[in-house]
Amino acid sequence: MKNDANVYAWLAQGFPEDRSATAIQTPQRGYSWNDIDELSARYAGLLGALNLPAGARVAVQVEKSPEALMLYLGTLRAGFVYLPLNNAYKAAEVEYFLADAEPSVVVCDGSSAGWMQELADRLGVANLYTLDADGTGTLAVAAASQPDTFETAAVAADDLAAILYTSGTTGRSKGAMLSHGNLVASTRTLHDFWQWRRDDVLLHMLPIFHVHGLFVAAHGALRAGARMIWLPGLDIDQALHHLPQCTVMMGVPTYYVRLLADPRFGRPQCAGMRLFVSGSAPLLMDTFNAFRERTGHTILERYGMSETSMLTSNPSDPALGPRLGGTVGMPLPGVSVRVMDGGDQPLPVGETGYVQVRGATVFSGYWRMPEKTREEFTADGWFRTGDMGRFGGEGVPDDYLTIVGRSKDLIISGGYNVYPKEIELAIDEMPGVAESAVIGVAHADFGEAVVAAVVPRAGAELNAEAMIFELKGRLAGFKVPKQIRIVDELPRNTMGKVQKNVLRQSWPAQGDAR
Ligand code: MCA
Ligand code: AMP
Repeated sequence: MKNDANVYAWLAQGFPEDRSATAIQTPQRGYSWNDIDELSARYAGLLGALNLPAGARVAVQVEKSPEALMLYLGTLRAGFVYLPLNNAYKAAEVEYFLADAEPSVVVCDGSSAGWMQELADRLGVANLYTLDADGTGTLAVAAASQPDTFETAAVAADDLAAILYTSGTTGRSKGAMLSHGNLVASTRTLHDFWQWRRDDVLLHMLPIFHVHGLFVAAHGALRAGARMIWLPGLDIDQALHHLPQCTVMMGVPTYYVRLLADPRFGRPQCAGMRLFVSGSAPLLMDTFNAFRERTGHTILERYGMSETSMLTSNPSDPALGPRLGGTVGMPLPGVSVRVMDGGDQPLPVGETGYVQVRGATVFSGYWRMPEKTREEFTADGWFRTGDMGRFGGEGVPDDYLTIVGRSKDLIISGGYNVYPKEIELAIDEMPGVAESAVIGVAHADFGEAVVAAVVPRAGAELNAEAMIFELKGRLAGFKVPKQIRIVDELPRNTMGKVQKNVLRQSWPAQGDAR
């Protein structure tokens, strides 16, 4: 076994020779390539000294910081499995992940150390550390006594590198198991297809607990040896300030909606840019067109999933074709995509069906859910994405895919996935509730927003505002309905099935563009 199968070793092959150069610039300070190497070595050393079993999970729920990125890299270097958690998750949500993944180590923000310690004690997690947004905390203290060098662990390409939880249609989240080989294959493909260069400068504003911010954005820059301007989140003032020094930006559609909502944003900030990438949710044609008109730049839209990393992309290189709004481009090299009818027949170009995929970036299965894994793969080894799409069509080249909808009952709000079932279960548990239906409706800022229709039990009085308030204490904010309607009954068809499309049609669009 060679250690260059380890994602970290492979990324480090792309670091520049001058390791004293700045790799990550935050508004407060710069971190060199040496800093990345040394700090990730200290974290790896610390994990290595804990005598963890092979394949141990390291669960991390922290604010975004360069140190958090280095903790991820340190986990890879030590050969353990990284399990990032959205920092919006509340204690009850985190409990599910810790119980399911059984991590050996949990790292959390200092502000959640109290309830996290209680969870860790109850679930038998032996090691708990804190890491705050400024890089301090008990993790920093423990890692300080470790050496600043570490021999990156040798792994096989199919060894597990990370588990990413994605919500499930039944309301239970599933852990997608991604191997070192999956992550290397994906980063390598995007490196070439998007023409990453060492002199690129990436404006990094995405969270790093998801594929987009971690494996697409940060991996891309690290492998290219390119500098990142690193912001803790989407901040339009900061973005306008830093964009003139940048060449690449990545975001979910809300990032582009918010940039366009600011009248100061335009050509001057974009003069040095070569690539704006959008993904994780559909980019509206209005946004695509308005962006081109305002900046002269054409956003590159791509499509992927936590289970598969990136699958298709519009080209960066104009020689390969145009960037077509409304489409997610062509299958990436090494990825096969087919559009199927409801059975096992592929559909011709122009017809809409179920999108299935195969390739080196596709995960091996869901953590401890062999049944679910079997259901999601076809007998001939293709992964069912749950998305509906078509190749070609009017004015679109035959090899370009358009995502036209989803066969899964999923809402994507500001780039975060919400499965209605999970929210319905939470609402149905509340006193006085007979039943509920959760749907996604158009939202000017988030693309889609979560809303709910709730039927009270006979004689019960429900207060929508009070319900929203209570849900905010139990669920991550992005999952909480922006609006709850108390209704006498849910619309049903003759079979008794709730007609969510009827509810959707009756619901006005929400929100304002910011
Ligand atoms: C925050 N809030 C939201 C969302 N985010 N509500 C609905 N949808 C959201 N996405 C709520 C909070 O609960 C809070 O509610 C209020 O908005 C303000 O919170 P704040 O954190 O200040 O919001 P923000 O900073 O403006 O965040 C919005 C955001 C953020 C910047 C769009 O959600 C974001 O960074 N999204 C990116 C998600 C992402 O990286 N997805 C990639 C997944 P209240 O005030 O009521 O308490 S990877 C993936 O999907 C695949 C692989 C792929 O293809 O990439
Ligand atoms: P996740 O499981 O959080 O990684 O979300 C993956 C889902 O996001 C996909 O199955 C799609 O439904 C959706 N998605 C990602 N990129 C796009 C895109 N460019 N256009 C439309 N949907 C997208």
